[in-house]
Amino acid sequence: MATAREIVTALISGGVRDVVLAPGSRSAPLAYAIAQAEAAGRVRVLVRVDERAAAFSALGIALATGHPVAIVTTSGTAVANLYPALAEADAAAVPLLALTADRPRELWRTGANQTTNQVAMFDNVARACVHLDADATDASAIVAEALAAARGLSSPAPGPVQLNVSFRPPLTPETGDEPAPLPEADWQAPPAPAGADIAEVLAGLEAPVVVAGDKADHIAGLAKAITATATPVFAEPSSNLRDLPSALTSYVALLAESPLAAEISDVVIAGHPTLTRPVTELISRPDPAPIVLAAHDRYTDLTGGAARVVRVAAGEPGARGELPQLPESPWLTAWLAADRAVAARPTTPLERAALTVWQDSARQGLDLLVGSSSTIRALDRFAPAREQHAGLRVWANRGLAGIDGTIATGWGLALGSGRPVRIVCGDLTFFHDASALLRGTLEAGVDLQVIVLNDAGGSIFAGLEHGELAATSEAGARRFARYFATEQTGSIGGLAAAYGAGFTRCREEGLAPLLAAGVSGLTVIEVEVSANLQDR
Ligand SMILES: Cc1ncc(C[n+]2csc(CCOP(=O)(O)OP(=O)(O)O)c2C)c(N)n1
Repeated sequence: MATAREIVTALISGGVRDVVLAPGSRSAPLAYAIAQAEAAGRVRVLVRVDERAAAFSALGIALATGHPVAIVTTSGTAVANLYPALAEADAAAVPLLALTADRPRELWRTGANQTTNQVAMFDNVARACVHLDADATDASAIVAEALAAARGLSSPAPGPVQLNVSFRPPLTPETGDEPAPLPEADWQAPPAPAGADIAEVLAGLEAPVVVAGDKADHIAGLAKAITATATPVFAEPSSNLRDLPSALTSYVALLAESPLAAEISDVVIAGHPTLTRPVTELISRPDPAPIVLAAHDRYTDLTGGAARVVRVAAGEPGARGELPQLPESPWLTAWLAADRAVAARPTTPLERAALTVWQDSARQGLDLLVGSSSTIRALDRFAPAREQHAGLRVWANRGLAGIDGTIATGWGLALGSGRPVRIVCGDLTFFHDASALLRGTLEAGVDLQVIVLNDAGGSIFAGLEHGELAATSEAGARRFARYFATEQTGSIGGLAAAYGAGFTRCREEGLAPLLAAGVSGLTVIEVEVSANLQDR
């Protein structure tokens, strides 16, 4: 118990305010210490049965708050279930601290119950994996070091850290055990290192474009610098820069069709662009070799051939302040004219429904978590740029672009931000994480709405070369349906009901009024976006 108390005390003095805990016996000392801290109002706790969902919820909380979130698990397979979220946290530079309980060292490799090699389990994705023995006396120092690594203060970038802790019985507090006094002092972030002046970098370039990928808004001063220099910006939806006056809606089409594309002198990468092949091609060119704006060492340089990696400061997402006046710029004027001339309109029901979700979320100023696959790509093509919307924040797990953990991440975003969250995703993405709708009867509810664009399987593959191959023969079509599209038998409404979520089903044209009602409680809206969807 003493080690567990010391760990929790060190978490609090190290600035951890949120803990996600999955139940277990070996981790009980941590649970008791955390319960005490929660009762004292020092941490907020979410209890989740499924460790995979627990870890994705922790990821969502960390995204929303910007602070490291601790995840507590028991030993064995429980630990392995953290892997997907920790891998995403690695790629997306999100601070997490996995506290994984273990049996004492002498029971390792003996066949002892629920005992596996946990110590090196996250070596490939964690900033650090540290083990604490049952009788460790240096827990405080180790927690402080772990948090520094998770924040990217002593490691190349923010990310996940594992602290594996052995516990020996008794695993419960003993009579007469005094609860440890909890620290009063609030954690103070060390002053952020100053980065380069981005406006100066952009102003020195002849005819640049900024490619703003996921989380580009985590770079301090980027929105102001882009605007002050009237730099055209190709802003993916989760860059949260699409509303800038120099953002372009149809940049992917323009890259292919407009003569302006050949005049680009410099490509400046911010955040993590992943959505389209033309942009991937653009940022992989040797000439002009890209310039990368990097707030930490998890930056995008696909060929390793960047002309320059410019160190910039990390900022609070969304805290951009007043934007400067957009100066006159023939380069930008030409791009804006070309963009208006394209005026791309969505053509498929999925694209139209995705756009309806975007427009309503923008109007209501919601937090919108966009699932991987076709939905985010539809928004990338059609969500109108340069439209001001107060409060819209777009999130996406683009670190590894998984279709897993989406609902659990949204749950964490809602808890962490204290704001209603809307998720929009495909049917497979929903089925993959439907069990994350589960809530402990003693857990606080969240305002979370999941909009499932149901097109009967993974439509993304139809737009890739697999779709072309499928169209060549009946056997090809069957193979495509079975191995790629993989339509599922499950009922979205049935699952929603089973988990106690409100449910509505509509077609494309019925969506807007449902959205206008806002996000309240846990709800699922199934939108039928496939013409050949059978009634279920
Ligand atoms: C964890 C994980 N498994 C598999 C994939 C590969 N994958 C990418 S998109 C996709 C299909 C998604 O289908 P759906 O959620 O229905 O969205 P749609 O393609 O219809 O937009 C799959 C399986 C992935 N990205 N992540």
